[in-house]
Amino acid sequence: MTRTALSLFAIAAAGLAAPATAQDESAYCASAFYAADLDLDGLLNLDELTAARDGVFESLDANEDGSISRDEYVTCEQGGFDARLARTAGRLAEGGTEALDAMWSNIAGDEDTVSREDFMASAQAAYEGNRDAEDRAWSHPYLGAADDEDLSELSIEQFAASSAFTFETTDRDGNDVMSRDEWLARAEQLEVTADQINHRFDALDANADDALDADELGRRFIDVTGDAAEDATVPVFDYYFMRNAQ
Ligand SMILES: [Ca+2]
Ligand SMILES: [Ca+2]
Ligand SMILES: [Ca+2]
Repeated sequence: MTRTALSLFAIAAAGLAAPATAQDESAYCASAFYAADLDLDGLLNLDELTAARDGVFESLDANEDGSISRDEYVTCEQGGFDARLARTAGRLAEGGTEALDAMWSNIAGDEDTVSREDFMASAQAAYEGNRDAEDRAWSHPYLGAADDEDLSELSIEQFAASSAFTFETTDRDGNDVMSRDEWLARAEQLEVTADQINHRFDALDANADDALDADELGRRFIDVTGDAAEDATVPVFDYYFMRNAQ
């Protein structure tokens, strides 16, 4: 029995509903997503962010020596991205360029570019406007890479993470501005390269020793809250907006 099956069984045995974002650190390398918002209140507090960092650290540290090597990082992240991109590619193939073209109008209106900030703001508005809708179809522009099979069950965190993922994988030149051309090229250029993942590793490896410790990995999870007090919370949309900003 896998850890996921075990934990779901334990939840069922306890008579509790399984959360929409069940925790399983081994799943991180298979999905490039780790649910931090444990109480599903749309906010991330320091405890939740610390728990997420520790869970992701555990999944990245394949040989369990307490340090994340470059090889461990690239292997895990590439696996997660590839699986997620494969699902997205299938959905893009269903819709084709015509569908992408129509989505662009929803995202940016008549503009030829949209900033990361505006993209995430419009994603949040879309989520809040549709959270009670029965059918949130995959063709919604922000949900290109949704993890969940039942999109109507997406948590705000899954929606925010999917929106950020959509932006990351479309903003090919990484200038924090998505162009219409980049958007229309999604179906052909959907990939996360080893170079991009190595670049992330380098950005996290503050002391440049080619390994990540918990503090260095924590920059993705905890430092994004800034110097806020320990009881501070960050809205999930703000978190996913800030985490990978240049
Ligand atoms: Ca929370
Ligand atoms: Ca290791
Ligand atoms: Ca280091």
